[in-house]
Amino acid sequence: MNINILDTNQLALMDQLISDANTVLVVCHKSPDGDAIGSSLGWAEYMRLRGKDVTVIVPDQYPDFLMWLPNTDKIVRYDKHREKCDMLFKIADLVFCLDFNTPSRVDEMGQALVSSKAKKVLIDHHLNPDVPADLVVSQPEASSTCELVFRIVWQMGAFAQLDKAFAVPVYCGMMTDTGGFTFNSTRPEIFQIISELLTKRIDKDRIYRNVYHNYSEDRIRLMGYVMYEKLVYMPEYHAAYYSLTRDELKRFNYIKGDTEGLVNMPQQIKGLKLSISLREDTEKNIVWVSLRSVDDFPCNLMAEEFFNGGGHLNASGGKVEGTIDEAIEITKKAISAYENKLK
Ligand SMILES: [Mn+2]
Repeated sequence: MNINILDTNQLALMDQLISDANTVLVVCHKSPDGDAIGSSLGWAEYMRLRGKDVTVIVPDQYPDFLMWLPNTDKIVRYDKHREKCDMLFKIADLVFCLDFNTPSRVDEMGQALVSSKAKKVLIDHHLNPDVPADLVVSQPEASSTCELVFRIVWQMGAFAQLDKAFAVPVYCGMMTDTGGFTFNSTRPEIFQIISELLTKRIDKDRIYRNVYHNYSEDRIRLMGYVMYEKLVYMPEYHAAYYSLTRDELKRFNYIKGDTEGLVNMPQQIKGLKLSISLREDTEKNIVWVSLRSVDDFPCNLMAEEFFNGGGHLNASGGKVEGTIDEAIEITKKAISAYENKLK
């Protein structure tokens, strides 16, 4: 299987940077998702194999539905252990930045990251990488950072020596970043990679259940409420949106992660091209916006133009600094501005 992604120079530099380092950090973006956590844990396993003293640092809390992953107990949260993390950034020889393209994606940790004298390597699949690094592996066409982690490890000849503790998080991140292999996952290499991961005797069906069949009663009722009461369907535009206020979230005992993936549900309406979620922040006067599309509808452009955000072609995010009613008005404007591409 030829899934190599590093050119000869990159391969040599990667190996050199790793060989020269002793203390290694692996960091990912704030509000980490399955790909961020999965790629970090997988890469940390590779670093352990290389005999490194490795620590995974995340900016803040990661979702409950990822807690079962192996070695999550060793993850250090920057927001909870700032001093320890700042010290680690000072003494580290090498920092791997996974699944983000700019220091602003790591929140308060950005300062410690940028000022760290350690060598830095970026491994990411978002557009326009802008992290100062000694080696940048940026592949926006990749399904996930986990896919990149696999391909690098494979190319470096280390896969045979790794076990489940590598294969489980890597599979998990590939799965979550493709919605269970339902989007952005048509390239044959993806399934070649999966077939290799399965040789490590991972239980992919259980991984699926651990992630997707993990709802509280409150969450499943919130989903029902949103789809029944709150969804605004605009058939002439092949678009739908919904809004959730702070009070509504409270009614369903909202905890972080409860609305995760909800924006994908309206996509099941036949012919729908665009789905938008508007969620009021539980404290600040901000409305968080998520956009999902199919085919070539560019929700990243819509997110940039109307919602102070950006992202991937089919999955983007942003925010409105204002009330939920203002956010709804902007959403209506955005949909009609893109009428040509939607109708
Ligand atoms: Mn990702």
